[in-house]
Amino acid sequence: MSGKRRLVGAAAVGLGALGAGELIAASRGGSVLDGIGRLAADYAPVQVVEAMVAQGGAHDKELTRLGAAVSAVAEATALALLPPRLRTPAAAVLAAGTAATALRGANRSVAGAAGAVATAAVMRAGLRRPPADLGGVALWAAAGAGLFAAAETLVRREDRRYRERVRRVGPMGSHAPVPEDGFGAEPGLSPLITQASKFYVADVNSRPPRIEPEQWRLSISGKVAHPLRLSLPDLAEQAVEFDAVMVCVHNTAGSGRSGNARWFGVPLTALLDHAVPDSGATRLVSRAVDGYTISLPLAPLRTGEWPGYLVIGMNGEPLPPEHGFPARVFVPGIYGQYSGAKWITALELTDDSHVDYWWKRGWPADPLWVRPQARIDVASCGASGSGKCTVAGVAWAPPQGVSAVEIRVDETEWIPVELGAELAPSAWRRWRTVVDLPPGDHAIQARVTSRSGQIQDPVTRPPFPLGPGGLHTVTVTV
Ligand SMILES: Nc1nc2c(c(=O)[nH]1)N[C@H]1C(S)=C(S)[C@@H](COP(=O)(O)O)O[C@H]1N2
Ligand SMILES: [Mo]
Repeated sequence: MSGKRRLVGAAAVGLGALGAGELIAASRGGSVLDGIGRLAADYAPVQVVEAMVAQGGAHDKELTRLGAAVSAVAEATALALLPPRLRTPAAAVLAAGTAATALRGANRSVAGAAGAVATAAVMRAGLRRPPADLGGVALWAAAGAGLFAAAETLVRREDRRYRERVRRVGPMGSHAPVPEDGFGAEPGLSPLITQASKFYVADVNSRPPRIEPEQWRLSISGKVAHPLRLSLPDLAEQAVEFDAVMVCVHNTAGSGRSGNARWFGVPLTALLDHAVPDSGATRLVSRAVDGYTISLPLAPLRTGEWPGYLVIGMNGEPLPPEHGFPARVFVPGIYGQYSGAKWITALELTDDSHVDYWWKRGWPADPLWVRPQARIDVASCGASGSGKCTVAGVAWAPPQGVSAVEIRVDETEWIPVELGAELAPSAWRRWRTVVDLPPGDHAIQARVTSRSGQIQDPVTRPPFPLGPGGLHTVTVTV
């Protein structure tokens, strides 16, 4: 058999084996791909992760799964290249490694690990006599695709059932109408409140973990006088509503990794008062089912100087699975990756010896505060050849609030714009203006100033390690 043919045959075996493994994993809510994806998220060098986030945009999860599938097929091909006597030990190493990573995935499923072992076993068996002709290759590949599709159907069905259980938890918040900001519905302009289904999703998993509402309890433990265990109804009794923008540190100028919601949560000051921290407690760690931990300094949370919440609702409903059901920590004004874990199970009071998920990756230990940003959502010029252009967008500077937004055309002087009414200082604020421009192409930029006088950083900087800088620029043609 020619070398090239052997590799194509091995790749087809890889696909078939992965499909078999994925179906076995999916039968009990697990996934081999998610396990491999999580391995990349946890161990890839920070530069690789940053490049993936920058390239992947809103499709980073799909890209991660695709990358995982490609790597599994590559493994099968690599196995085929080994001398036959080394294939079994190599397949065993692959099985063990992938099983271990499947166990780390968000759903930490034994099924994921079983799927990984099955994948390696089918690969090993298939490579004894890899398909040599087109028909054989097509058969293996088609089997892989079919098994994948079956796995996907199972996952979707289970996901629908789970969402139904989450919905049955009932309303979380008042459902009071959101106040108007005076702008109404401007076509293309972001709404004042982002729908949960349109809200950006950022985390280290390919799929959200599933947590059963009835069984879930939040424990408050560690260096406290009164450890607590609270259910969702316990928490709902003490929760209040607040409006705030959540921003990912990867939200470079103009991108969509931010959203403004009406949250429902228990002030951390209240929870900490009940638990009574010991004098040796210096940090509050949020622990999540996906193995993610974030810690924040205790003192400013205890006094309320940093207004943190244990959040259990978003826009009147329970948190959707991808946004952290049943509970997450959120401190408005701090970037998402620092301001609290989704899917949390415990708030733990510790001393400074705790090590966080992101610190290991080279991010600073102190939480990063959101750098004020303005985004241009609309830049549209009169159709009938007129130079009147409507420019509108959103801007945020949590927790102080937005005091001004300005735009400039072709890097000339800054012009103030009209601001919508403020929902809350930590929320985003809408802005708009109309400018009259001469014919030709024009570059429009926006910047925000916070109430504490901080002007948006005009210098383009990557998110790592201190948060992104730069202005959103949009080109229009009159
Ligand atoms: N458990 C857990 N919590 C997490 C993360 C994660 O990977 N795992 N990612 C954080 C990051 S980087 C951000 S920006 C926010 C995003 O929240 P969202 O997906 O609801 O927008 O969640 C944070 N909380
Ligand atoms: Mo993030």
